[in-house]
Amino acid sequence: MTVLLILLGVALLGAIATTAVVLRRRSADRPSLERPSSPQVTEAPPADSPPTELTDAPAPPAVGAPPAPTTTTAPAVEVAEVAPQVVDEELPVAQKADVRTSLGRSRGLFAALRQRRGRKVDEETWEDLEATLLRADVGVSTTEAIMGGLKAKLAAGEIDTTDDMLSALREDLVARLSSVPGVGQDVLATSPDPEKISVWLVVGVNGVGKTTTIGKLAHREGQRHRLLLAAGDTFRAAAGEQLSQWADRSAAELVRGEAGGDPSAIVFDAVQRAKARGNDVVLADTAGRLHSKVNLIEELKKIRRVADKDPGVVTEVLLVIDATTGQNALAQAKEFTSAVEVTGIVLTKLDGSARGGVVVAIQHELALPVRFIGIGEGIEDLVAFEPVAFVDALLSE
Ligand SMILES: Nc1nc2c(ncn2[C@@H]2O[C@H](COP(=O)(O)OP(=O)(O)OP(=O)(O)O)[C@@H](O)[C@H]2O)c(=O)[nH]1
Ligand SMILES: [Mg+2]
Repeated sequence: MTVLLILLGVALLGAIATTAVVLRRRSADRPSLERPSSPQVTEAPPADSPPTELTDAPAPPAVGAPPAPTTTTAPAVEVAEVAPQVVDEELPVAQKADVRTSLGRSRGLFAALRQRRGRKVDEETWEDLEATLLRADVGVSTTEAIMGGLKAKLAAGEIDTTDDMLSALREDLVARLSSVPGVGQDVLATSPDPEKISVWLVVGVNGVGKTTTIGKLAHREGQRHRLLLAAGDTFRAAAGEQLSQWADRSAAELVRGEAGGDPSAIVFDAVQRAKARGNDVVLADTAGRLHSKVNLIEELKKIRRVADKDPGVVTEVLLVIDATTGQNALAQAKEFTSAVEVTGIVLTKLDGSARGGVVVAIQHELALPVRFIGIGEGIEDLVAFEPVAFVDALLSE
């Protein structure tokens, strides 16, 4: 009996102990209702930080910056999304990041070759390289030239693995892109004579991004120059209005004419007004389409002649090319170059193109410097063309 009582007592004590442990565990598993000791508070900007600009100019998100406060007004023009990314040290952060992100589609082109890393170069590697360069729109003759150079390196024992081939390709592309004088020159030329009004003409076929590029340039150059924009596209009814919106965004002055009017007269008028008002540069938009192509080229020649009349002097003729049109762009460029002395190329829509290689073709076949690249529709989406950053973006992971 005593033994039975003792056993019962032990069992009872065990049950009590187990219940206590289970209860304690449950309470630990339950989510705490207490506030965390250091609640997450979004830091207020320091008192001396600049106020948010309320202009309708779309500002692209700064790379690496914290997310913008949700209370800001949405930009009137859509801003290309910038994905978060790792940024290399050796280049200015904004530029490198933008180019890399924007070339996302072209970058995928070299993925197959990168997968062969560590392996010896064989016939298949060469075929892959050729196909990749052609797909990137480097063009037949430029691709042949690049392949020829790399095969010579193979014969000389300088290339063994795909890694060697890719680094030789990088070197070759950088050298090719850097070889044209004026490449990436982002300081636009002006007359040394202070009495003159420098004229920058922006030309190109319809829809390539001329007016948008002028808007971006006005924003860039507005700090350095007293710009006067000239709405020399009188063919498209909405063109003047479109330029006027860009002028507002960068607080630039604008000269507009009647729809269907004479574009040369508008540019002439802009130069006279610039002289009278103390502007030093006229940035002139032109039509991308007239009733026939021959007329367009003739019209541009006339605009150029008129713009060159004293006190005007044409110091830049920027040919805008849409990267998404690939090899067609080359044919256009040839036509424009023969008509108006082009001083540089602005290659737009690289963000939407999977064929960034057209830059190589342009420089190889036309020997015209690519000065700027357009990498989005926002006001800041125009950057100086930088061969090293560009090639790295093209070939990188
Ligand atoms: N994604 C992207 N779009 C661009 C870029 N540049 C221009 N665009 C867009 O391309 C379209 C045509 O641009 P416009 O500036 O009107 O072209 P345009 O050459 O002046 O055209 P026309 O006046 O008709 O000859 C617009 O929707 C622009 O927003 C760029 O770098 N990237
Ligand atoms: Mg236009």
